[in-house]
Amino acid sequence: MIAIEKTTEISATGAGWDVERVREDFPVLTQTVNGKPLVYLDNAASAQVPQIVIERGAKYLREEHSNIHRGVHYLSQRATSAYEGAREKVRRFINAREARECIFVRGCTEGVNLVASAYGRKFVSEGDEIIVSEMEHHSNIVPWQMLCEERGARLRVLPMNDAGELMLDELDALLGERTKMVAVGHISNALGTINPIKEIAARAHKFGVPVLVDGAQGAPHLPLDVQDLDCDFYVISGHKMFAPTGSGVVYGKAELLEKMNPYHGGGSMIRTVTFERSTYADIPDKFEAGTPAIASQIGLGAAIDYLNSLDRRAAHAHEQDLLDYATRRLNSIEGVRIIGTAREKASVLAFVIEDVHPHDVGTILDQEGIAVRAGHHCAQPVMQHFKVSATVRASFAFYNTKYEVDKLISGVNKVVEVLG
Ligand code: C6P
Repeated sequence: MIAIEKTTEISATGAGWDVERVREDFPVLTQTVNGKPLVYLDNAASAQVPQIVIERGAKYLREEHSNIHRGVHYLSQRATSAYEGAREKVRRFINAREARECIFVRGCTEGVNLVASAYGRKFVSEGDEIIVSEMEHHSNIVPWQMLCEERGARLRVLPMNDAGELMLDELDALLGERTKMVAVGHISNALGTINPIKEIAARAHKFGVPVLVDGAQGAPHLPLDVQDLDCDFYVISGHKMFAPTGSGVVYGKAELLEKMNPYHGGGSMIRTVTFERSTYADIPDKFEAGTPAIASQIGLGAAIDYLNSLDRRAAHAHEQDLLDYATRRLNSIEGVRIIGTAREKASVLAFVIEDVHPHDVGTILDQEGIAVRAGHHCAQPVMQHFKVSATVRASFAFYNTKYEVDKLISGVNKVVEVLG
Protein backbone atom coordinates (compact mmCIF):
# COMPACT_ATOMS: atom_id res chain seq x y z
CA MET A 1 0.00 0.00 0.00
CA ILE A 2 1.38 3.39 -0.82
CA ALA A 3 -0.27 6.51 0.48
CA ILE A 4 0.53 9.54 -1.63
CA GLU A 5 -1.31 12.12 0.37
CA LYS A 6 -5.02 12.00 0.91
CA THR A 7 -6.44 12.50 -2.54
CA THR A 8 -3.83 10.44 -4.31
CA GLU A 9 -4.20 7.31 -2.27
CA ILE A 10 -4.03 4.21 -4.39
CA SER A 11 -4.38 0.62 -3.31
CA ALA A 12 -1.52 -1.50 -4.51
CA THR A 13 -2.84 -4.81 -5.73
CA GLY A 14 -1.70 -5.57 -9.25
CA ALA A 15 -4.32 -8.33 -9.51
CA GLY A 16 -6.84 -7.90 -12.28
CA TRP A 17 -4.53 -5.90 -14.53
CA ASP A 18 -4.55 -7.59 -17.92
CA VAL A 19 -1.22 -6.36 -19.19
CA GLU A 20 -1.28 -8.46 -22.37
CA ARG A 21 -4.64 -6.90 -23.30
CA VAL A 22 -3.35 -3.40 -22.64
CA ARG A 23 -0.23 -4.01 -24.73
CA GLU A 24 -2.48 -4.57 -27.76
CA ASP A 25 -3.38 -0.87 -27.57
CA PHE A 26 0.23 0.14 -28.33
CA PRO A 27 1.29 -0.83 -31.87
CA VAL A 28 4.92 0.24 -31.35
CA LEU A 29 5.46 -2.50 -28.78
CA THR A 30 5.11 -5.31 -31.30
CA GLN A 31 8.31 -4.60 -33.19
CA THR A 32 11.71 -6.24 -32.97
CA VAL A 33 14.94 -4.32 -32.37
CA ASN A 34 18.29 -5.87 -33.27
CA GLY A 35 16.41 -9.08 -33.96
CA LYS A 36 14.91 -9.16 -30.43
CA PRO A 37 11.44 -8.19 -29.26
CA LEU A 38 11.48 -4.55 -28.18
CA VAL A 39 11.58 -4.08 -24.39
CA TYR A 40 10.71 -0.43 -23.92
CA LEU A 41 11.85 0.79 -20.51
CA ASP A 42 12.36 4.47 -21.29
CA ASN A 43 8.90 5.69 -20.41
CA ALA A 44 10.11 8.56 -18.24
CA ALA A 45 11.66 10.08 -21.37
CA SER A 46 8.59 9.53 -23.56
CA ALA A 47 5.75 7.10 -23.05
CA GLN A 48 4.30 5.27 -26.05
CA VAL A 49 1.12 6.37 -27.78
CA PRO A 50 -1.95 4.10 -27.96
CA GLN A 51 -3.65 3.44 -31.29
CA ILE A 52 -6.75 5.38 -30.26
CA VAL A 53 -4.65 8.54 -29.73
CA ILE A 54 -2.82 8.02 -33.03
CA GLU A 55 -6.20 7.69 -34.74
CA ARG A 56 -7.54 10.85 -33.13
CA GLY A 57 -4.56 12.86 -34.42
CA ALA A 58 -4.98 11.33 -37.88
CA LYS A 59 -8.71 12.14 -37.87
CA TYR A 60 -7.95 15.79 -37.13
CA LEU A 61 -5.44 15.91 -40.00
CA ARG A 62 -7.73 14.00 -42.35
CA GLU A 63 -11.06 15.69 -41.60
CA GLU A 64 -10.71 18.77 -39.42
CA HIS A 65 -7.36 20.41 -40.09
CA SER A 66 -7.69 24.19 -40.02
CA ASN A 67 -6.83 27.06 -37.71
CA ILE A 68 -8.72 27.63 -34.47
CA HIS A 69 -10.49 30.59 -32.88
CA ARG A 70 -10.30 32.61 -36.11
CA GLY A 71 -12.58 31.11 -38.68
CA VAL A 72 -16.33 31.29 -38.99
CA HIS A 73 -16.20 28.36 -41.38
CA TYR A 74 -17.16 24.79 -40.63
CA LEU A 75 -13.68 23.26 -40.39
CA SER A 76 -12.35 25.98 -38.13
CA GLN A 77 -15.31 25.54 -35.83
CA ARG A 78 -14.77 21.80 -35.67
CA ALA A 79 -11.07 22.24 -34.92
CA THR A 80 -11.82 24.89 -32.29
CA SER A 81 -14.37 22.71 -30.61
CA ALA A 82 -11.97 19.72 -30.54
CA TYR A 83 -9.16 21.90 -29.14
CA GLU A 84 -11.34 23.49 -26.47
CA GLY A 85 -12.83 20.06 -25.76
CA ALA A 86 -9.30 18.86 -24.98
CA ARG A 87 -8.86 21.75 -22.56
CA GLU A 88 -12.00 20.70 -20.71
CA LYS A 89 -10.71 17.12 -20.56
CA VAL A 90 -7.49 18.42 -19.00
CA ARG A 91 -9.52 20.43 -16.50
CA ARG A 92 -11.40 17.37 -15.37
CA PHE A 93 -8.25 15.22 -15.33
CA ILE A 94 -6.48 17.51 -12.88
CA ASN A 95 -9.66 18.80 -11.20
CA ALA A 96 -8.99 22.47 -11.94
CA ARG A 97 -11.83 24.80 -11.04
CA GLU A 98 -12.12 26.24 -14.54
CA ALA A 99 -10.88 25.32 -18.02
CA ARG A 100 -9.37 28.79 -18.44
CA GLU A 101 -6.88 27.87 -15.72
CA CYS A 102 -5.36 25.32 -18.14
CA ILE A 103 -2.92 26.92 -20.59
CA PHE A 104 -1.75 24.80 -23.51
CA VAL A 105 2.02 24.75 -23.98
CA ARG A 106 4.44 22.51 -25.87
CA GLY A 107 5.56 20.69 -22.74
CA CYS A 108 7.00 21.08 -19.30
CA THR A 109 10.06 23.05 -20.39
CA GLU A 110 7.96 25.68 -22.07
CA GLY A 111 5.54 25.61 -19.15
CA VAL A 112 8.13 26.38 -16.48
CA ASN A 113 9.69 29.05 -18.71
CA LEU A 114 6.25 30.59 -19.13
CA VAL A 115 5.69 30.88 -15.38
CA ALA A 116 9.27 31.96 -14.59
CA SER A 117 9.03 34.68 -17.19
CA ALA A 118 5.41 35.82 -16.87
CA TYR A 119 5.21 35.59 -13.08
CA GLY A 120 8.85 36.54 -12.51
CA ARG A 121 8.86 39.70 -14.59
CA LYS A 122 5.82 40.89 -12.66
CA PHE A 123 6.61 39.86 -9.11
CA VAL A 124 10.34 39.18 -8.67
CA SER A 125 12.80 41.97 -7.99
CA GLU A 126 16.29 42.52 -6.64
CA GLY A 127 17.04 40.65 -3.43
CA ASP A 128 14.07 38.27 -3.79
CA GLU A 129 14.51 34.52 -3.57
CA ILE A 130 13.26 31.47 -5.46
CA ILE A 131 13.46 28.02 -3.87
CA VAL A 132 14.03 24.91 -5.99
CA SER A 133 14.94 21.45 -4.77
CA GLU A 134 18.18 19.59 -5.20
CA MET A 135 16.48 16.86 -7.25
CA GLU A 136 15.00 19.11 -9.94
CA HIS A 137 15.23 18.49 -13.66
CA HIS A 138 17.17 21.27 -15.42
CA SER A 139 13.82 22.53 -16.76
CA ASN A 140 12.87 23.48 -13.22
CA ILE A 141 16.25 25.05 -12.40
CA VAL A 142 17.57 26.94 -15.40
CA PRO A 143 14.49 29.13 -16.12
CA TRP A 144 14.54 30.26 -12.46
CA GLN A 145 18.28 30.83 -12.60
CA MET A 146 17.85 32.97 -15.72
CA LEU A 147 15.13 34.93 -13.97
CA CYS A 148 17.32 35.42 -10.90
CA GLU A 149 20.18 36.68 -13.05
CA GLU A 150 17.90 39.11 -14.85
CA ARG A 151 16.24 40.46 -11.70
CA GLY A 152 19.16 40.31 -9.25
CA ALA A 153 17.34 37.65 -7.24
CA ARG A 154 18.81 34.59 -5.54
CA LEU A 155 18.20 30.86 -6.12
CA ARG A 156 18.00 28.81 -2.92
CA VAL A 157 18.12 25.03 -2.81
CA LEU A 158 16.08 22.66 -0.68
CA PRO A 159 18.43 19.72 -0.04
CA MET A 160 17.72 15.98 -0.14
CA ASN A 161 19.11 13.10 1.89
CA ASP A 162 21.04 10.11 0.53
CA ALA A 163 17.87 8.14 -0.09
CA GLY A 164 16.78 10.92 -2.44
CA GLU A 165 14.09 12.37 -0.15
CA LEU A 166 13.61 16.09 0.35
CA MET A 167 14.65 17.40 3.77
CA LEU A 168 11.39 19.16 4.42
CA ASP A 169 12.41 20.62 7.76
CA GLU A 170 14.95 22.73 5.91
CA LEU A 171 12.15 24.30 3.90
CA ASP A 172 10.87 26.36 6.82
CA ALA A 173 14.34 27.81 7.32
CA LEU A 174 14.60 28.74 3.64
CA LEU A 175 11.17 30.36 3.41
CA GLY A 176 10.96 34.01 4.28
CA GLU A 177 9.69 37.42 3.31
CA ARG A 178 11.92 37.51 0.25
CA THR A 179 10.73 34.15 -1.11
CA LYS A 180 8.69 34.59 -4.28
CA MET A 181 8.23 30.98 -5.41
CA VAL A 182 8.84 27.38 -4.41
CA ALA A 183 9.37 25.26 -7.54
CA VAL A 184 9.50 21.51 -6.99
CA GLY A 185 8.97 18.31 -8.95
CA HIS A 186 6.11 15.93 -8.15
CA ILE A 187 8.20 12.87 -9.07
CA SER A 188 11.95 12.99 -9.70
CA ASN A 189 12.82 11.71 -13.18
CA ALA A 190 16.30 10.72 -11.98
CA LEU A 191 15.37 9.02 -8.69
CA GLY A 192 11.68 8.18 -8.82
CA THR A 193 11.01 9.95 -5.50
CA ILE A 194 7.40 11.06 -5.01
CA ASN A 195 7.45 14.39 -3.20
CA PRO A 196 4.81 15.41 -0.62
CA ILE A 197 3.41 18.32 -2.59
CA LYS A 198 0.46 18.98 -0.34
CA GLU A 199 2.72 19.42 2.65
CA ILE A 200 5.19 21.58 0.73
CA ALA A 201 2.34 23.80 -0.46
CA ALA A 202 0.97 24.11 3.08
CA ARG A 203 4.37 25.16 4.43
CA ALA A 204 4.98 27.66 1.60
CA HIS A 205 1.50 29.13 1.88
CA LYS A 206 2.10 29.95 5.57
CA PHE A 207 4.56 32.49 4.18
CA GLY A 208 2.21 33.51 1.36
CA VAL A 209 4.55 31.93 -1.19
CA PRO A 210 3.12 30.27 -4.32
CA VAL A 211 4.20 26.76 -5.34
CA LEU A 212 4.91 25.51 -8.84
CA VAL A 213 4.91 21.74 -9.34
CA ASP A 214 6.84 20.21 -12.22
CA GLY A 215 4.39 17.43 -12.99
CA ALA A 216 6.25 15.95 -15.97
CA GLN A 217 6.58 12.61 -14.18
CA GLY A 218 3.63 13.03 -11.81
CA ALA A 219 0.83 13.31 -14.35
CA PRO A 220 1.48 9.90 -16.01
CA HIS A 221 1.52 7.99 -12.72
CA LEU A 222 -0.61 9.70 -10.09
CA PRO A 223 -4.26 10.70 -9.93
CA LEU A 224 -4.26 14.47 -9.80
CA ASP A 225 -6.33 16.98 -7.91
CA VAL A 226 -4.72 20.39 -8.08
CA GLN A 227 -7.33 21.85 -5.73
CA ASP A 228 -6.59 19.32 -3.07
CA LEU A 229 -2.81 19.61 -3.55
CA ASP A 230 -3.41 23.35 -3.37
CA CYS A 231 -0.48 24.04 -5.68
CA ASP A 232 -0.54 27.35 -7.54
CA PHE A 233 0.91 26.00 -10.79
CA TYR A 234 1.13 22.45 -12.12
CA VAL A 235 3.03 21.79 -15.34
CA ILE A 236 2.53 18.75 -17.60
CA SER A 237 4.25 17.26 -20.66
CA GLY A 238 1.82 15.34 -22.89
CA HIS A 239 4.40 13.02 -24.42
CA LYS A 240 5.11 11.49 -21.02
CA MET A 241 1.43 10.64 -20.57
CA PHE A 242 0.76 8.73 -23.80
CA ALA A 243 0.05 11.79 -25.97
CA PRO A 244 2.04 13.21 -28.90
CA THR A 245 5.04 15.48 -28.44
CA GLY A 246 4.24 19.18 -28.61
CA SER A 247 1.38 18.88 -26.14
CA GLY A 248 1.40 20.07 -22.55
CA VAL A 249 -0.31 22.18 -19.95
CA VAL A 250 0.36 24.86 -17.38
CA TYR A 251 -2.33 24.85 -14.75
CA GLY A 252 -2.38 28.06 -12.75
CA LYS A 253 -4.82 29.51 -10.26
CA ALA A 254 -6.90 32.06 -12.15
CA GLU A 255 -6.20 34.88 -9.72
CA LEU A 256 -2.45 34.50 -10.33
CA LEU A 257 -2.65 33.97 -14.09
CA GLU A 258 -4.78 37.07 -14.41
CA LYS A 259 -2.17 39.22 -12.67
CA MET A 260 0.79 37.87 -14.63
CA ASN A 261 2.38 39.46 -17.67
CA PRO A 262 1.87 37.74 -21.02
CA TYR A 263 4.66 35.36 -22.08
CA HIS A 264 4.86 35.53 -25.88
CA GLY A 265 3.40 38.41 -27.86
CA GLY A 266 1.57 37.95 -31.16
CA GLY A 267 -1.73 36.90 -32.67
CA SER A 268 -4.57 35.49 -30.55
CA MET A 269 -3.28 36.87 -27.25
CA ILE A 270 -4.44 40.45 -27.75
CA ARG A 271 -7.64 42.41 -27.32
CA THR A 272 -6.55 45.55 -29.21
CA VAL A 273 -3.36 46.63 -30.97
CA THR A 274 -2.19 50.09 -31.96
CA PHE A 275 1.36 51.31 -32.51
CA GLU A 276 1.18 53.08 -29.16
CA ARG A 277 0.11 50.10 -27.09
CA SER A 278 -1.63 46.75 -27.04
CA THR A 279 -4.12 45.33 -24.60
CA TYR A 280 -4.31 41.65 -23.86
CA ALA A 281 -6.92 38.94 -24.07
CA ASP A 282 -8.25 37.16 -21.01
CA ILE A 283 -6.72 33.90 -19.80
CA PRO A 284 -6.05 31.37 -21.24
CA ASP A 285 -5.66 33.18 -24.61
CA LYS A 286 -3.30 35.75 -23.07
CA PHE A 287 -0.72 32.96 -22.80
CA GLU A 288 -1.38 31.22 -26.14
CA ALA A 289 0.11 33.52 -28.78
CA GLY A 290 0.16 32.28 -32.36
CA THR A 291 -1.17 29.05 -33.82
CA PRO A 292 -0.81 26.31 -31.20
CA ALA A 293 -0.02 22.61 -31.69
CA ILE A 294 -3.66 21.85 -32.41
CA ALA A 295 -3.29 18.18 -33.40
CA SER A 296 -1.04 17.46 -30.42
CA GLN A 297 -3.35 19.03 -27.87
CA ILE A 298 -6.35 17.21 -29.33
CA GLY A 299 -4.18 14.09 -28.99
CA LEU A 300 -3.62 14.95 -25.32
CA GLY A 301 -7.38 15.05 -24.85
CA ALA A 302 -7.61 11.60 -26.46
CA ALA A 303 -4.82 10.30 -24.20
CA ILE A 304 -6.79 11.50 -21.19
CA ASP A 305 -9.87 9.66 -22.50
CA TYR A 306 -7.69 6.58 -22.86
CA LEU A 307 -6.33 6.86 -19.32
CA ASN A 308 -9.84 7.37 -17.98
CA SER A 309 -10.92 4.17 -19.72
CA LEU A 310 -8.37 2.16 -17.69
CA ASP A 311 -8.52 1.01 -14.10
CA ARG A 312 -5.83 3.44 -12.98
CA ARG A 313 -5.53 1.99 -9.50
CA ALA A 314 -4.75 -1.41 -10.97
CA ALA A 315 -2.38 0.20 -13.51
CA HIS A 316 -0.51 1.95 -10.73
CA ALA A 317 -0.38 -1.19 -8.63
CA HIS A 318 1.04 -3.08 -11.60
CA GLU A 319 3.77 -0.44 -12.05
CA GLN A 320 4.61 -0.68 -8.35
CA ASP A 321 4.83 -4.49 -8.62
CA LEU A 322 7.27 -4.12 -11.49
CA LEU A 323 9.32 -1.59 -9.53
CA ASP A 324 9.48 -3.82 -6.43
CA TYR A 325 10.35 -6.91 -8.46
CA ALA A 326 13.03 -5.15 -10.51
CA THR A 327 14.50 -3.51 -7.38
CA ARG A 328 14.76 -6.87 -5.60
CA ARG A 329 16.39 -8.55 -8.57
CA LEU A 330 18.82 -5.71 -9.30
CA ASN A 331 19.82 -5.52 -5.65
CA SER A 332 20.89 -9.15 -5.79
CA ILE A 333 23.47 -8.50 -8.53
CA GLU A 334 26.91 -7.86 -7.13
CA GLY A 335 28.40 -4.53 -8.20
CA VAL A 336 25.01 -2.88 -8.83
CA ARG A 337 24.07 0.20 -6.79
CA ILE A 338 20.58 1.65 -6.98
CA ILE A 339 20.45 5.44 -6.98
CA GLY A 340 17.24 6.65 -5.36
CA THR A 341 15.86 4.59 -2.50
CA ALA A 342 13.11 6.85 -1.18
CA ARG A 343 10.23 5.26 0.70
CA GLU A 344 7.69 6.79 -1.70
CA LYS A 345 8.78 5.97 -5.23
CA ALA A 346 7.23 5.78 -8.66
CA SER A 347 8.36 3.27 -11.28
CA VAL A 348 11.74 4.80 -12.05
CA LEU A 349 14.76 2.63 -11.29
CA ALA A 350 18.19 4.21 -11.68
CA PHE A 351 21.42 2.35 -11.03
CA VAL A 352 25.13 2.19 -11.68
CA ILE A 353 27.38 -0.84 -12.14
CA GLU A 354 30.79 -0.69 -10.53
CA ASP A 355 33.56 0.12 -13.03
CA VAL A 356 31.19 0.18 -16.02
CA HIS A 357 30.14 3.38 -17.76
CA PRO A 358 26.33 3.74 -17.96
CA HIS A 359 26.54 4.45 -21.70
CA ASP A 360 28.19 1.05 -22.23
CA VAL A 361 25.37 -0.56 -20.25
CA GLY A 362 22.81 1.27 -22.40
CA THR A 363 24.55 0.17 -25.60
CA ILE A 364 24.77 -3.49 -24.59
CA LEU A 365 21.14 -3.50 -23.46
CA ASP A 366 20.15 -1.95 -26.80
CA GLN A 367 21.79 -4.87 -28.59
CA GLU A 368 19.34 -7.04 -26.64
CA GLY A 369 16.43 -4.89 -27.82
CA ILE A 370 16.09 -3.21 -24.41
CA ALA A 371 15.58 0.57 -24.37
CA VAL A 372 16.79 2.31 -21.21
CA ARG A 373 18.22 5.77 -20.74
CA ALA A 374 21.85 6.30 -19.75
CA GLY A 375 23.17 9.73 -18.81
CA HIS A 376 22.59 12.50 -16.31
CA HIS A 377 18.88 12.69 -17.17
CA CYS A 378 19.02 16.48 -17.25
CA ALA A 379 19.50 16.41 -13.49
CA GLN A 380 23.19 17.10 -13.02
CA PRO A 381 22.79 18.26 -9.39
CA VAL A 382 21.37 14.81 -8.59
CA MET A 383 24.45 13.20 -10.14
CA GLN A 384 26.64 15.56 -8.11
CA HIS A 385 24.84 14.59 -4.90
CA PHE A 386 25.43 10.87 -5.51
CA LYS A 387 28.96 11.47 -6.86
CA VAL A 388 28.31 9.76 -10.19
CA SER A 389 28.62 11.21 -13.68
CA ALA A 390 25.61 9.31 -15.00
CA THR A 391 23.24 6.45 -14.25
CA VAL A 392 21.32 3.81 -16.16
CA ARG A 393 17.59 4.36 -15.81
CA ALA A 394 14.80 1.87 -16.43
CA SER A 395 11.37 3.46 -16.19
CA PHE A 396 8.23 1.33 -16.31
CA ALA A 397 4.76 2.01 -17.64
CA PHE A 398 1.60 -0.01 -17.07
CA TYR A 399 2.21 -1.93 -20.33
CA ASN A 400 5.53 -3.37 -19.18
CA THR A 401 5.72 -6.96 -17.94
CA LYS A 402 7.65 -9.04 -15.43
CA TYR A 403 9.09 -10.93 -18.39
CA GLU A 404 10.58 -7.62 -19.59
CA VAL A 405 12.08 -7.03 -16.16
CA ASP A 406 13.65 -10.51 -16.42
CA LYS A 407 15.10 -9.49 -19.79
CA LEU A 408 16.56 -6.37 -18.20
CA ILE A 409 18.11 -8.41 -15.40
CA SER A 410 19.64 -10.92 -17.87
CA GLY A 411 21.02 -7.96 -19.83
CA VAL A 412 22.58 -6.45 -16.71
CA ASN A 413 24.05 -9.83 -15.76
CA LYS A 414 25.55 -10.04 -19.23
CA VAL A 415 27.11 -6.57 -18.83
CA VAL A 416 28.59 -7.55 -15.47
CA GLU A 417 30.02 -10.75 -16.99
CA VAL A 418 31.57 -8.99 -19.97
CA LEU A 419 32.67 -5.64 -18.48
CA GLY A 420 32.31 -5.81 -14.71
N1 C6P B 1 12.53 14.39 -18.73
C1 C6P B 1 13.69 12.29 -19.09
O1 C6P B 1 14.17 11.42 -19.79
P1 C6P B 1 9.93 18.26 -21.70
O2 C6P B 1 11.21 17.81 -22.33
O3 C6P B 1 9.73 19.75 -21.78
O4 C6P B 1 8.75 17.49 -22.16
O5 C6P B 1 10.05 17.88 -20.13
C2 C6P B 1 11.11 18.36 -19.37
C3 C6P B 1 11.10 17.68 -18.04
C4 C6P B 1 10.81 18.44 -16.93
N2 C6P B 1 10.72 17.88 -15.72
C5 C6P B 1 10.94 16.57 -15.51
C6 C6P B 1 10.82 16.01 -14.13
C7 C6P B 1 11.25 15.77 -16.61
O6 C6P B 1 11.45 14.46 -16.40
C8 C6P B 1 11.36 16.33 -17.89
C9 C6P B 1 11.79 15.50 -19.06
C10 C6P B 1 12.99 13.46 -19.75
O7 C6P B 1 13.73 12.24 -17.86
C11 C6P B 1 13.85 14.10 -20.79
S1 C6P B 1 15.26 14.88 -20.11
